[in-house]
Amino acid sequence: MTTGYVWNTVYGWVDTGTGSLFPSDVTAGLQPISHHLAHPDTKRRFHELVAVSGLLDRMRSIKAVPAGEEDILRVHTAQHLERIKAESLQPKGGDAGDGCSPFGKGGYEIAALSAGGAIELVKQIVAGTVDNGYALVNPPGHHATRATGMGFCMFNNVSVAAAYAKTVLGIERVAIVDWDVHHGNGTQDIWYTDPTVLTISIHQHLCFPPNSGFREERGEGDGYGYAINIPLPPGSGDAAYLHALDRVVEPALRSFDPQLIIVASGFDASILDPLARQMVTSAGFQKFTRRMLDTAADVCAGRIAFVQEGGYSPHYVPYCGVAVLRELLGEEFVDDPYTPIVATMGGDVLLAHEAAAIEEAVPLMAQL
Ligand code: 9RB
Ligand code: ZN
Repeated sequence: MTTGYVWNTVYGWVDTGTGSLFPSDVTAGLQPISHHLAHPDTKRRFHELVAVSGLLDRMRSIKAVPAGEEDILRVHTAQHLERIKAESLQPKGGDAGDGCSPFGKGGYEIAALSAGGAIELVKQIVAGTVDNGYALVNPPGHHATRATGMGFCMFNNVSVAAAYAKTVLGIERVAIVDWDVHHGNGTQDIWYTDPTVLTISIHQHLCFPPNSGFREERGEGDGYGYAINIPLPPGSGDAAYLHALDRVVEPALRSFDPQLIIVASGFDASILDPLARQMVTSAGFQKFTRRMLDTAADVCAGRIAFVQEGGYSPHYVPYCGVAVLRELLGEEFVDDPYTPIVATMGGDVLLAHEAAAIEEAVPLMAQL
């Protein structure tokens, strides 16, 4: 097995400014802070643990190439692209679209390289030069809709890669499984009327964006049934996520029969994340990866690309990420330093209300 891996130093140079979630504002009592919640150090630390753990040497490094305008325009409007490009030329940069997603001068170049990193990984997986892979890209993408960025996302990286796979590589059906704790609203929006791209989002119900990610959002027109949402209650952990994979995600993938699976891989469902209230551990993420690999082996000759989304604990994200990479490489789980604490907090028990929420999502695959 060969695992591809994408990282570029400038992914660690995303300039999130001096706010924490909102831009700092003395008049509003918003103190400046050195580390925004989405500060890129979290992802850089993940990469550094990949290097120090020796995993980097066991993977095939894939060089990110900036996505071209034609790649971005497959999923975004020209107005969105032009606005990002224009703001990126400003001395102090701009914002992806919602006022809490700042980027610095040249932010466009990093965003294009982030989307391009996802493309390169998918290209090599489809070409068979690697069996599977992980693109540790930044900025993230899953909140970006056709017309705007939001939630720290500029371009929808997984969608740019899926569109590339369809248009350039001739892949007919792509499934995007989003386990970031927030709703993958942008990805859903982009493919909402398209039955050739199945979007599945497992998220903490109503965590972000507001009013988004309901089970009732199922796609429209020809795309009806090809958007699946599995909103989970706060406090869901490894057991609830595994149950959701068992009951909904894996059967849906088997019915849909994609030729490529892309996992929008956020680590903000982790038990130590500051931006959500779920209880997933690194061991959980490794198990989810096993499930996805097994499903991919059955339905699409193992073609599966993991693309980084959120994850805001600089402490714990590196261990969650390394756990996923270990599974891609077929290695055993290795306890991380946090295991003695996080494994005792109860996220490995499926609670009745979690199972009930998941059961409500089971009928959603009937359409496939
Ligand atoms: C703002 C609000 C947020 C909250 C969470 C995220 C996480 C994104 C992520 C991003 C922005 C609300 C600025 C609500 O990790 N995605 O994967 N901002 N929240 N209202 N306002 C004004
Ligand atoms: Zn997230």
